[in-house]
Amino acid sequence: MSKIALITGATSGIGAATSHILASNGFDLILTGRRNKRLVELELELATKYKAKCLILCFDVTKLEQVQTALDSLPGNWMAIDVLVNNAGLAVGMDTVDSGEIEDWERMIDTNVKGLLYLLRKVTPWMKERKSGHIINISSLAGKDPYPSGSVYCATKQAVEAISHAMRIELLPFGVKVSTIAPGMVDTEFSNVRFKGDNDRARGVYKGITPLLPVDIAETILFMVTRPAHVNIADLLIMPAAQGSSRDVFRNS
Ligand code: NDP
Ligand code: 8X3
Repeated sequence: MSKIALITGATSGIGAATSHILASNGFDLILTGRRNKRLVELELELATKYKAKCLILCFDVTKLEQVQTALDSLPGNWMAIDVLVNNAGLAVGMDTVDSGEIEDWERMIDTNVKGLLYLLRKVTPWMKERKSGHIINISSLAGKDPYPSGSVYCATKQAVEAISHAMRIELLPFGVKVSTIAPGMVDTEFSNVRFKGDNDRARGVYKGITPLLPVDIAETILFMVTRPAHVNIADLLIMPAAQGSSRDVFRNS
């Protein structure tokens, strides 16, 4: 029987690449995000390429009611989620605390912390009930190594680390694994979103280095979720070879 994975933020970057790799490895997928057109295109592509069985749920993770309604609409057999990839997230703006936009902070906190929690609140009881499941929360190097002008984004990812650590212990008696993966720089739409559509500035982030690609993270997630039952890769940090810390990046131009 195929395993079921729910991926938040499947419309782009790490989430889209993870959808491909899990589909090509026989998982049935619940694909989620706000951009329905992309979800429909992805579903078609995964069905054509890998004969994958997919179900689309289009919702905004920051809206509790949307999260609850979407997940409650799942047919019974799709509620048996084996893997939750809690990936939807974003950085908005890069400012010192004294000059930051409050609205940017709220978007990051609402998406990266509250949205992640809304998914966990809904899916974890199903996993507990079945005494089986694996939660992969996407953290960041930023959550381990905060940097100036990134305080709120870094704080949201530290929150992801703390929530994951606590949940790993809470869920020990239920056989549910909780893992974090903390990537450094990955070339996705992340910087375009952070710099609010200033694509030149976004491209500059990856100038002179070979950043990680979404597939690098997706392959790592596949490895994590296919370990034997007694193995949990609890906390994984992955960076481009050219990156040594949030701020130490060796550029060749
Ligand atoms: P992308 O911008 O390419 O993808 C972000 C995904 O999140 C999109 O699919 C988007 O879908 C979804 N998303 C954002 N806001 C919401 C929302 N309110 N409701 C539902 N879905 C939402 O970036 P990445 O792939 O890079 O980001 C994925 C995760 O990886 C994030 O948590 C990010 O913080 C983390 N990360 C990224 C790194 C990087 O360098 N790129 C490094 C470390 C961590 P849609 O717009 O359709 O809703
Ligand atoms: C994204 C990586 O270093 O741009 O989480 O914050 S960084």
